[in-house]
Parts: sequence; C-alpha cells; structure tokens
Amino acid sequence: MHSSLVRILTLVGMLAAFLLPATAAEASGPLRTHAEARGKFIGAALATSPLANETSYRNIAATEFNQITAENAMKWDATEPSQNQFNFSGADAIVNFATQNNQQVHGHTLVWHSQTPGWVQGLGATAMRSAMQNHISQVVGRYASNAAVVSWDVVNEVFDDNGNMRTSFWYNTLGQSYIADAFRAARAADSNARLCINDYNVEGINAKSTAMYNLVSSLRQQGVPVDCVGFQGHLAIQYGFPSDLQQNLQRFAALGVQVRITELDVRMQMPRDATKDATQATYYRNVVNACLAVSACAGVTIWGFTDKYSWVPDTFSGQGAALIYNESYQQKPSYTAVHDALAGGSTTDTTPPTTPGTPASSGVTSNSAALTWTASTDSGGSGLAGYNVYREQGTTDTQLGQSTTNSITLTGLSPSTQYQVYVRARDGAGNLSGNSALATFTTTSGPGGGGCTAVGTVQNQWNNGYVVQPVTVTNTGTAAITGWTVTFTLPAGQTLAGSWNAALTVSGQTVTARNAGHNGNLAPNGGTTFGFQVSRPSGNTQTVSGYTCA
Ligand code: 9MR
Repeated sequence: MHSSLVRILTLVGMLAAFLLPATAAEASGPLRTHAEARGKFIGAALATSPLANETSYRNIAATEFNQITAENAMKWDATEPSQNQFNFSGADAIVNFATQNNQQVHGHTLVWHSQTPGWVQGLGATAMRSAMQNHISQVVGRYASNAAVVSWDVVNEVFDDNGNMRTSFWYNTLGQSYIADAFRAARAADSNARLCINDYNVEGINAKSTAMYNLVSSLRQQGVPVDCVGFQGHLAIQYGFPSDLQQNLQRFAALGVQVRITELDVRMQMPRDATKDATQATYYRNVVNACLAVSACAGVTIWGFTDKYSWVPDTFSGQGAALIYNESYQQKPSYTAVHDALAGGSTTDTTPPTTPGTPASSGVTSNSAALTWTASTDSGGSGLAGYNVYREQGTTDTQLGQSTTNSITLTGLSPSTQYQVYVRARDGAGNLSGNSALATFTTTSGPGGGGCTAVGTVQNQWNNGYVVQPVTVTNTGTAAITGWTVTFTLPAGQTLAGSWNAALTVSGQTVTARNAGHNGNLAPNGGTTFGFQVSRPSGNTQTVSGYTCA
C-alpha cells in the first residue's frame, strides 16, 4: 500500500478511536478512573477498624475511590477526648492510607454539636471560644503540610430542620459568631485547605437550603473564608428524589463557592428487592449526574461503600441497604449506576433501551449455565452499556450477573435447582429496559452423582388460584434414591390449597414437599410426579418459583 495512504488510514483509525464512545472493555474499570477523566472525585467515608482488619474492604477502598473522608476518626471525641490531650491514631491511619493510594482526604469535622466531649460543652463562653480555636489550630495544623488533606468541614449541621440556627451548645454559649470564628481559625491553621460548611436536608431548594444560601452569602460578604458547601445527601427511596438538586447546586455555585456531595447514601425499607434496587440506582445516578453537570461541583463522597458497615440500620429501624456494595462486597445496581454515570452516560438521556429477546440457555451444568438473547438497541443518546440478568423469585428477584454483550455464563449456581431468569438492558445513563420473557432451566446434580431435579408446570390458572401439575422429580444421579425433598418459593400473599402424591409443609414463603409413601424410591434416571393447588388474591398473577431437589 502507498505509504501516504497508510498514514491517512492510521490517522482515521486514531481519530475514530478518539471520537467513538468507550468500548465495553474501556467502560469497565474502577470508579476513580472515570471520575478522574471527568475532573471529579468519587469518594467514600471509611471506618478505621475494617480498614485495619479486612482485605476486601481495604482493596475496594483503594481501588475504586480517589477521595476519602474519615467516617468518625477525625471528629472531636476521637481527636481531643480531654482538653489538650490529642490523639491522632485513627486520623493518621486514614491519612496514611490515602497517601499510599494517591487519594485526597476531606477532614470531617471540626465543630459539630454531636460527638463532642462533655468537657467542651460545659465551658463558659471565653473558654469555649478558645478551646474551639485551639482544637481547630491543632487538628488542621497537624495536616496543613500534608498533600493528601485538601479540605475540611469546618462547621457541621448548624441549622435545624426549619432553617433556624440550631440551638446547640455552641450557639447557646457563643451566639452565631462561633461560625465565622471557626472559619477564621481554620484559615489561620492552613492557608490552602478548602473550608466547607456541611449540612443535611439541603439537597433540594427548601427553607433550610435557602437559610444555608443566605448564611454563606453573608459570611462571604464579610470576608469570612467559606470556600465550599457540602450537601450530605442522606436520601431514602420512599421520600422521593430532590429533583431540583442540580438547580440548587448551581445557585450556590453562583455565590463563588465550590459545592460537593459529602455523605451520599440512599436507604430503603428492608428487605431489598430488584425494584427497590433499581430505584435506588436511579437516585445514585441522578446525584452523580447533577454533580457532573455543575462545573463547581468537585465530586461525590458516598457515606461508606458496603452495607456491611453503614450507620443506617442503627438509626432508622427497618431500613438499610443504602450503599453500593452489599454485605459480602458484591457490587449492587447502585454501583453500576455510579459507574455508568461517571463513565460518560449522557446527562439528559431518559429513554431506556429496547427490551432484550427471550434468553436461551445452553451448557447447563451443576453450577453454571450459558444464556444468549437478541440484543437491545438504545436511541436515547447515551448508548447501550450492557445487560443485567435476574432470577425471578416472586417478590424478591436477585441479580445473577451483568454482561456487556448479549450473552453471559452464569456461575455460582446451586445444583439440581430450577432457575427462571430474565434480562434487562441498561444504557450509559443507567436507564433499564423492560424485562425480557423468562427462560427456565434446571442445573444438574453436583459431582458425586447423588442428585435429583424438580421441574414444575402450571397446568391451569384462574383469577385467584392455580394448579401446578406435574412437578416432575427425576433422579439424575447414579445411585437409587430412597426419599426426596423438593423446596420452592410461594409468592407473598399466596396459600396452599391442596396437594397430591407428596406431603407439603409451609414455613414463611418456603414450601417443602416430601415424597409420599409410595413414590420415595427412584432408580437412576427414574422419576415421579406430584401436584398442588395454590390460592392467591385477585389481581396477583405470580406463581411459585425456585424448585430445588435434594
Ligand atoms: O456515620 C457516622 C456514625 O458512625 C456515627 O455513629 C454518627 C454519630 O453521630 O455519625 C455518623 O456520621 C454522620 C456525619 O458525621 C454527619 N452527618 C450525618 C452522618 C450520619 O449520622
């Protein structure tokens, strides 16, 4: 080929590589890589004990985030438990970890009404003011020349929920002037750190956020060094998303301050299910997108990252699952939402991809199965990002895996278990398609050859009931079986209304069927059947699922 043609083709190829959206492979990668590419931080609050003791915790904290906040280790009760007796062991552990992992630290928090020792609260005005100034000077001063520590929550939660000054011991003893004094002391201790005021329930435009807006505006007019406003972001799916978040961030930005989301979590009423997870994911996505859309927004800090360690269940009874990893460090749909938003999903795409085709299963083993389906398309602008695969289980569907192509090999399945699965496509903005039709397959028995399978068929159904007949139990092992137990899941609100050729018992939503006297013995490859009837409320169209044989 002519050498100038080669050059032109190479250039075209390079240009295409530059202009085309990220491929599936590039679209994976940790959160921090994508955040850095967007000029933002993505952070997590860290607790010192798992950071010291748990490898998974440490690895995720190091790999996924480029910003960290001490969840508790830099608070007054930790750093100065008695007057002038400073203890920086926890704070140093956080800062050292950040330094090792090239992360920035946001210091949380210098002056707060909570987690402040009694000795401070009992001081008179003059002594309290100087204790506050001394505390700020010592704590900020310790890290002033440390490159990792770049910002501080100087005052935290100074308002009550109506937007009046909180009548804390600070306010009651010193009046509102403690706020300006605290900022001035912080600036004196570190002339470079970004100094923030932080609060909750200020994400949307409301009385409290407007009070915050007026305070920041007036402090800055007086020359008080307030550089930044932190919006905590403790959200709950049952209370709705603050849809004017971006507009609110923008009005603060217009005051000349940096803004940041400092403590994001999105709780739900337990238990988790796929629908709640999907709603939660849109909240995470919307917060990240709002920050991406406002140039003065520095980034988003999540208040923890694993549901194993979250303040939510201890504070809000019956609520939880607020973070982006579950208790066993598996990524949740909320993780994917944060990831996809940072990885460049359009901020305006609200059109979900088309519904994927019905998955077809193949290569089913005792613990794995391959699925393929007809691909979806996406017209909303952000592009097709991949697919989520779910197991249909009545009220609580679980996500079995994710794929960036229209096929997946599911692993970690249970032997001799019937799976009903469906696929949803997701786009770069995190929109989820409708559910595909179900595919049903049954894993084979595990190694050792002692297994059985159970497959149920709905024979007949009507408005408030249905019959499952037959449930076919097969001995898939190499030895004879002298008794079998089949379990399956009854959707909430449904009850058993009769059975034949097996003895059925119900515990919670789990039904256990044991062979009758006449059909417990199954030769290898032999089988038998049983059946049952279920009553359900009118309008409820679910049927039992998740057959397992043992
Ligand atoms: O997550 C923190 C939890 O471990 C502490 O017990 C609690 C004590 O008040 O503080 C939690 O963090 C709070 C943060 O410092 C300020 N905003 C609200 C957070 C959740 O309560």
